[in-house]
Amino acid sequence: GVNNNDSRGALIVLEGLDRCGKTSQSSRLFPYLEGLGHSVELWRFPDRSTSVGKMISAYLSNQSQLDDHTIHLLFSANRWEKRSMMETKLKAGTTLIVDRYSYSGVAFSSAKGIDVEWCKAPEIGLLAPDLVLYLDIPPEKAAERGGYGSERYEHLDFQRKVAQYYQILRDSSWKIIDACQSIEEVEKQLREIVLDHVITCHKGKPLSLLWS
Ligand code: FDM
Repeated sequence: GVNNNDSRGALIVLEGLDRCGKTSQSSRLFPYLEGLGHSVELWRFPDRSTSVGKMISAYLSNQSQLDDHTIHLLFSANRWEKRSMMETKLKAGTTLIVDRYSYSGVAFSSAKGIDVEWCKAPEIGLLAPDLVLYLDIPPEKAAERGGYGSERYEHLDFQRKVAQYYQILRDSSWKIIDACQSIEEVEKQLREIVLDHVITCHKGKPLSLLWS
């Protein structure tokens, strides 16, 4: 690989509405970085494989009902249970491409009417991403793409609210990508930004914590 012994991996997060193309783009970034000789893993939240993840999955597929605060804390717990593994991987030089993170956590729960600061609180102390890529698409355009499944949040009116909270959360460090472009064009833009950040992290940029 291209890694020095003391260089760390980058924590790269993709965010956006349902059907914005996050998942396809994450899976395209993976072989690209691997092909360049980087150690890289593809992660996603919620991680439905854990016992907390199974509770989340049952909730999302409407097989269980939970209070809005309770499910919020489960999503957060699902990130906390992966935190030490995340740190270990990054310190060992592995770049993590993560499909959704704390920003989804806050945007989706705030969209239900829970206070933003309350939503952020359980995320404090998780690892801060080195890069947030926001795949920007109007909710109406995303809905037109079809493929909304039958999961709990996959409705246009709710996605509109989520989009508003993503707006509140975004800061100047986020890279906003126009997700209405062709898959190839989005991919090209992502490759450039991501590679740049992977190299910066290899050079020893320190890890930081949310929210910073
Ligand atoms: N979601 C995702 C949340 O509400 N909170 C969170 O913390 C996370 C990570 O879960 F509608 C929502 C976003 C989405 C749903 O996500 C499942 P995927 O990407 O479709 O698996």
